[in-house]
Amino acid sequence: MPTAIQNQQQLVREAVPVRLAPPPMYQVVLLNDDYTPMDFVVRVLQQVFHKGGAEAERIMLQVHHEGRGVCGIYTRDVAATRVDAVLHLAHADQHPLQCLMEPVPLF
Ligand code: TYC
Repeated sequence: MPTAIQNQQQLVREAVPVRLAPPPMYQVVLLNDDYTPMDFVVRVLQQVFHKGGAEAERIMLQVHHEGRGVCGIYTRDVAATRVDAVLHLAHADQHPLQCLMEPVPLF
């Protein structure tokens, strides 16, 4: 019959080697369209992604010229909430602005 101390030592030995993997990360991407006003996109980047004015303008212009741009990298739930917020604001103002999330590419 093991003593209480021996039981405790057994528990400690089994608990030590646990290592948690970092959570998978997702990037939120804005897509270009021909109709959503530039100033609306800049406001969305400031309100939803907490960008300053210059950074919001830079991302908006990147999307305008290249077709898409990354707004930020988050855990899955945070990314999904921000996509929802963008789509809600765009729908409320009747803009066709599209936004999606995707796993951060390995390279
Ligand atoms: N292309 C739009 C225009 O010329 C501006 C725009 C930028 C729209 C970024 C969407 O995600 C976007 N008014």
